[in-house]
Amino acid sequence: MDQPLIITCAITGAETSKEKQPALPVTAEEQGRAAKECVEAGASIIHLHVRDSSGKPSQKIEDFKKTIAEIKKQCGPEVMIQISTGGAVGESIENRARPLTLKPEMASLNIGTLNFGDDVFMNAPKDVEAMAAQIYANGVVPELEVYEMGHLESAYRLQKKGVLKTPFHVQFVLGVPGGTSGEVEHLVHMARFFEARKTENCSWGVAGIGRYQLPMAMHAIPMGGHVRVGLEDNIFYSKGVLAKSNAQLVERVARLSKEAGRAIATPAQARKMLGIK
Ligand code: KMH
Ligand code: ZN
Repeated sequence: MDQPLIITCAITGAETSKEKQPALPVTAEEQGRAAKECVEAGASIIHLHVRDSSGKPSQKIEDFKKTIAEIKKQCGPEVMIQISTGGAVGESIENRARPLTLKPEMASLNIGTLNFGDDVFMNAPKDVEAMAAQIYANGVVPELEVYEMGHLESAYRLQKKGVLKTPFHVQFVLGVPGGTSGEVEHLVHMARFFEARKTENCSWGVAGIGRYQLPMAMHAIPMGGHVRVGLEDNIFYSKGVLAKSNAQLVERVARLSKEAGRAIATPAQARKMLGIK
């Protein structure tokens, strides 16, 4: 509670479609506008997936370059951009790593395989190690995507092996069918396990998927964790009611946090907490 809350917004993702959520930002211009609204509402990090000109998920450097330029144009240079190296299920590891050469401040690092709805999201040990090496080679701070306890335990094994270096940010992604759900007991266990390791300069946050988005945010605020929301993870504002925008989801978390007496981090404060130079 002493530290301001870092709000990340996952504005687009690879799995959500405009058919399911008409407010989903897909073009670079739409993503720039959505990011601006989110930053104004209190987000300091934009977790970024991009699409190609046909609207399909893309890991091409040019598509990331175009969207990042648009986000910076509309939000100003302060906003932190965290590119996805997860991509869409089935994308090759080589393609997933491509945008790292743009040297973003942060990138996601998926450290384990899991069933992902009806698909399998493959993150084989050798690929995780190769991705981590490319992340560090480009001077990027990783956010470890942790979908279940085994992934968190793998993170410490990888740290011991020297594959992972501090600082890193751990994101508990809870509620993917095939991973750990967003029951409060799971979050408490994972956060306590993380905190017991006292890993220097490391922090945790939670992204609740679907109906878990709001309860996970509500619990992370007093627990001292950080929060990710956004249409990538959840298209609804409340049961059966679509969110009007990404910003609407950010606004609610910012409001709850302030009500609880926890300030919202500016991008500069977020950088300091995450050890980003
Ligand atoms: N699209 C999911 C399969 C990430 O951004 O690193 C993986 C994902 C995680 O979205
Ligand atoms: Zn993602």
